[in-house]
Amino acid sequence: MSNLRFAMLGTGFWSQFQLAAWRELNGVECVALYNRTRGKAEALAAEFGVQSVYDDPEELLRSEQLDFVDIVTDVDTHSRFVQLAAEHRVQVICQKPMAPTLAEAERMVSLCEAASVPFFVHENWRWQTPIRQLQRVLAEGTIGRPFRARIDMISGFPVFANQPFLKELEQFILTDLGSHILDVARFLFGEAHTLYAQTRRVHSDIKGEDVATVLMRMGDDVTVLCAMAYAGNALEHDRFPETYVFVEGDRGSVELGPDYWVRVTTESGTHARRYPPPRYGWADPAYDVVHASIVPCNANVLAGLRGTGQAETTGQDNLQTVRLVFAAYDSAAADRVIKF
Ligand code: 89Y
Repeated sequence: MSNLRFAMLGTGFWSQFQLAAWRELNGVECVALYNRTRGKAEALAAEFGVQSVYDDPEELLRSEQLDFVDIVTDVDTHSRFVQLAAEHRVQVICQKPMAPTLAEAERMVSLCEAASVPFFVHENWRWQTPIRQLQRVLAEGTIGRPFRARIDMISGFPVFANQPFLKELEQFILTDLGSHILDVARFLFGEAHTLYAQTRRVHSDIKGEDVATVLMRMGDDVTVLCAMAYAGNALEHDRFPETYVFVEGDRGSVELGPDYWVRVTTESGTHARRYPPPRYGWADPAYDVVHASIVPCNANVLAGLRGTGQAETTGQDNLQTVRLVFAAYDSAAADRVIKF
């Protein structure tokens, strides 16, 4: 099979990891980089041996023979670049969060459908090694039918140091982290029937909310509570960016706790085993489990791009996650339960 050729649009903090993760896979090659500040794209191209650099995305799409684009720019520019790729009939991968509003996300998905251009969202959290294992335990039925779950991503890690733009977002934790956590909830338990949320801001120097609590009834009547916080406070088990999960079923329980331990408890006792992510030299140790998850996420999307498999996080699928994110804002603003 010939290599799929792609261009990466955006060369900020995340792109170096995204590019390094693509290099872990066979059959795919980055041939061009775009950034509005050309120097940034040139620096990354030199580091990764990418042939061409552009500061004009239209020129890039006109000049290069591409199989897909990987959009890693700020959320406000996503729809513009998705539209451009669709006009050139080039397949698209777009970073989460897909769009700054639900309406814009819906437009992006319809636009690609109308142009018959496959559209995928790079949503990696569900690809974390211990979360995949937890899902396997649920699917095997070891703990019986799940009836309640907690998904916690609560950390004092200074996320604003590496990603200063997060401070400027009017809608922060639910878009940035909630996109991941609510997607994990869907991955583990199915679609939401009802949702209630509360949000708050603890940091005084940021624009959006840094704490969110979302309660949902999901799938086969599972009560799911998602607690998210970047309050910058001290926490005993703070191991950013690890997500902790606890699921109760009618025959047992399963817990994903600190340091990638998955503990399954049934009548016969507790079985505990660590499921750490693979270690990559290019991953930032402070983001280990997330950076490692980029590789299987890319591999899954690559199968979708090639048509050799079904990608989990298509644009259409991710719309359901985007719907939950904005329903959570609506619920919190009105202090009411939303029914889907
Ligand atoms: O931007 C976020 C992401 O996608 O993963 C973790 C993060 O860097 C901070 O929440």
